[in-house]
Amino acid sequence: MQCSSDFNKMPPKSVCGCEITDSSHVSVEGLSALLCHRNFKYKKTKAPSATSDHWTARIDYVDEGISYEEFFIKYIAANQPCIIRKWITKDWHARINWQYCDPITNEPKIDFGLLKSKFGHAKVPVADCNNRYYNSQCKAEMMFCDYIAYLQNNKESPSPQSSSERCLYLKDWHFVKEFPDYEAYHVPSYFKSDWMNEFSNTQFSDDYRFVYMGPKGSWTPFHADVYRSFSWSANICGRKRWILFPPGEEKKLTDKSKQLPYDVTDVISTAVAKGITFLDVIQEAGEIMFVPSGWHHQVHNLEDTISINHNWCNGGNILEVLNLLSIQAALVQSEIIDCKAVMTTIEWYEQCELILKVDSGMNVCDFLKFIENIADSRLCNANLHMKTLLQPQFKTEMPKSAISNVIDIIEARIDMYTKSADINPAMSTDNKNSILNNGSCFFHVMFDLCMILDVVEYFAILAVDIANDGTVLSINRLMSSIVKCLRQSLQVLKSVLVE
Ligand SMILES: O=C(O)CCC(=O)C(=O)O
Ligand SMILES: [Fe+2]
Repeated sequence: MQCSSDFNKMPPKSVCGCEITDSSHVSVEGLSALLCHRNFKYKKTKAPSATSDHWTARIDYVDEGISYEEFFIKYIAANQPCIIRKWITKDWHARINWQYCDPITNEPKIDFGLLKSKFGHAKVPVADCNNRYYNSQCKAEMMFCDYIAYLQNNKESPSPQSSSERCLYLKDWHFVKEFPDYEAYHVPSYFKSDWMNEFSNTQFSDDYRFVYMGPKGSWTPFHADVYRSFSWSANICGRKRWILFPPGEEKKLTDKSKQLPYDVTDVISTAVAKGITFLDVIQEAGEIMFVPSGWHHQVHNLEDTISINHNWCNGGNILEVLNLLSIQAALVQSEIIDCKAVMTTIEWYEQCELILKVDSGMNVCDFLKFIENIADSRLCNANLHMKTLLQPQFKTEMPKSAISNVIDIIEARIDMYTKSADINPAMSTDNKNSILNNGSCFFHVMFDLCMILDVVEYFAILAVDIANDGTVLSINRLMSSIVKCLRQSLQVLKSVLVE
């Protein structure tokens, strides 16, 4: 994960990128309209759940063979959670090598010896699950070999863990950053378009790629992920219980002072009594949980568990990221509105930006840099790919109908941004589907650019309230370079058609 309470930096690279949001109509008043547009699809049914005596919604299980496009439309664009069954991790090095089968019990066991010999010298972040710190848990650093020793001692101790003892959970370990050549796993294709890790990796040599390791009983308190990012979480070994609430449902759980519960299991019976919708599911070893944007969740390790997770975003949730940022920016501005009179406008915006960065980990300028960086990379890719369009291979492999379909979509988008009125509807699901379905890298770049155009458009509208003139100028420049690139791409695509 990385919960919203402890993020402190802006985000990193997808292959060619592809994405988006499912809304065909978004009003200016609200990016929030976009969020509302997504209907929670679950009906309440009695389902096998961690606590068998209450009613929960069902989660979708994803079997082998589902295409990128289908996954994108059903889960990423629709912002719905799912569990991908264990076929997805079957060839991962970590799944094969980090555990062994106990000859006596015939059960899988974590290979402490192997992990200690490979990574024992690393410093790792550890949280004490029995020690609350505001809405999170007390954190410290320790050597990985000492953590392994703790887990081994813990196993040998005959008494069950009591709440007065420490319960140490290794969390948010930047494993890939620390062991870049180890290749413990590979990112499933569904999650490859990852603007956040692309940007952080190139700009700050940082990332949002983590390993978690915890004993039975360790847990993560109720939270939503940093910047409204998505997360995916793969169990290498062990099992997890996940309790997930669709965006908005968590508000029904706040106390008198509008605080969310720290431990959501304290209010599960209230949630059931109030008819609040949530999911309560168990993730088995080898399975991957997809956590959508803005879903509050709490996680319990039901056995000694190792998991790998990434926080990420792309066109599928970038408007949510921007929406959250704009809410936070507006809040900061209203808090220091009194100071506006005694400062120049520029000074006041700078002050707002400083506070926003400290409070939220990212400010308006950071977001703009992030979007500019992803746009630059796609603009550059589009130029490179344009050459491949002119090669005979492309012409023979790509059906003319697909090319003309994409031409129509891009043309319509350019028209909207250049001719039309105040606000353009974001790209429709059908259009997204039809661009993505072609499987061409070039079309995926086009898709990202169309999505970024949507983001920039909304950003321009919000910027009037939350940004300074310099930011507004940069947004306009960005918009015109994207439109220019889309126009050039159109010309090339049309020339392919007429030949
Ligand atoms: O596994 C955990 O304890 C927390 C994982 C999480 O919150 C996430 O993947 O978003
Ligand atoms: Fe999380």
